[in-house]
Amino acid sequence: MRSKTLRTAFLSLAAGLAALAFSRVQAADSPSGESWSRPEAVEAVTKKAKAFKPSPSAPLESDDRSWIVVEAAGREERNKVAQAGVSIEMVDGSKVGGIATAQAIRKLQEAGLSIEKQVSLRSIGLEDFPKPDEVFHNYSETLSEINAVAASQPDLASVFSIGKSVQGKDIIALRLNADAKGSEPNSKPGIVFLATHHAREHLSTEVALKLARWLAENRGKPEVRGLLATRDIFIIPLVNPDGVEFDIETGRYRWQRKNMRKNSDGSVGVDLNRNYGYKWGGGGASTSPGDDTYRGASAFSEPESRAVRDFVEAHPNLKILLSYHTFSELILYPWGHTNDPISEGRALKAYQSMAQKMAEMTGYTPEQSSDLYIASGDTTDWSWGAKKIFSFTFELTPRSMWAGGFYPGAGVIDSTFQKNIAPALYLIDLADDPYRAGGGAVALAGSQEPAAVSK
Ligand code: 0X9
Ligand code: ZN
Repeated sequence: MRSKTLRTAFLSLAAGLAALAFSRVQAADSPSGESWSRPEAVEAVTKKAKAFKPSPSAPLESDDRSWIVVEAAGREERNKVAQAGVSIEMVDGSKVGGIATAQAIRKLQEAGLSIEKQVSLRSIGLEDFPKPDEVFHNYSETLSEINAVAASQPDLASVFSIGKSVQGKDIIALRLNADAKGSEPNSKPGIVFLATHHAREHLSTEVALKLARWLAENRGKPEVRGLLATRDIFIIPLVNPDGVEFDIETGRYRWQRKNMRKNSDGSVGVDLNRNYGYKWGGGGASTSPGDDTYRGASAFSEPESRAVRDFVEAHPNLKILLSYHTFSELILYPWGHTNDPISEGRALKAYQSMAQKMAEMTGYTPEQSSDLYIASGDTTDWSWGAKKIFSFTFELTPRSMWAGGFYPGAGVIDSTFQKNIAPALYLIDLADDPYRAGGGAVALAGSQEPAAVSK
């Protein structure tokens, strides 16, 4: 739909970073099977990166961030990396890859961590969106698609704004409930799907939009009809609309993660997934405004996270929350701010069963969020910790940076969505009583096992 799309940009990046290919969960993604850390491979990446000529209109000239690879064996060391303000994107054995400002790199050095690789985002020199990826939705296209879905099923669907972004854009929600429209309260068990807290994770918006359309178009199917009749379903496809527009507006990806808050030091952006108000200010969230994981001036300082908070608080019937992110193919559940498991044994059992079941459906890896790294102020710690809503973070496709990272191209949209239908239906079904998941088989409201749903 946009005149420019994602794929070439990522092909350039993927080529440049191919030798750095590794993932949060395994290193076997390298096409050659070779170790990504071989000196000659690192050299090749450096040459490739230097060979790129950023266009005169490059948007990244003042951007001091780099893709880095750090030696950090084990969770404690990873937490030190996160603590320095690095947004960790990949973990493989003793190596961590992520995006760091110059300041975060200084902190890593002060902490005695060894930086094995550093490639400036500027030098990566991303290109325009090519034609094949035009299907990705920008902000106005996301609005149009949500409105079109609602218009196609006026008795079932409604659209409303949960609040405005820092630049004043509406954060829109689609609701599927024949008995309650817009933001009015309702007593049916509720579930909310959120996407794109992080601007560069565009694939998560696509999955949310496709879920909205799929549910509307398949409302007559037996396995869907029962769920739509008995659940209150909300889909919020774009939590960070300003960041998304900034990321794509020049046709060159900016690798934007945060919102567009103007910080007091002149830097831009707060990490919305560090700004929620449960244990806000703890580990794995930066106090430096320029960092990609900047937590913000205070808990819920940002209108986007406040909008989600206010929406959740206005709908106490919500029982399940799923926040789509990319990438790494993970299914994460609280806690994220501490290595401790959640204290309620019955709930933990339910979480583990749900995560395991959804892992079987998707092929993703289930784990407690903090097993990846500690991060405080994320959406799901708040929605569980403060509201006792069963909450998951999905890190969608791809598995690794080599396979496309944040910009995997339009080719993965449909396959990613297809494998996420079953977990979505599973969670919608469980919304009446998520604890059912821990106690054996789930009694479906529809007539068919979600995993067997026809696509
Ligand atoms: O760091 C994040 O906010 C999420 N990963 S992402 O690459 N999409 O940015 C993961 C959040 C998981 N939560 C914790 N580890 N606490
Ligand atoms: Zn994310």
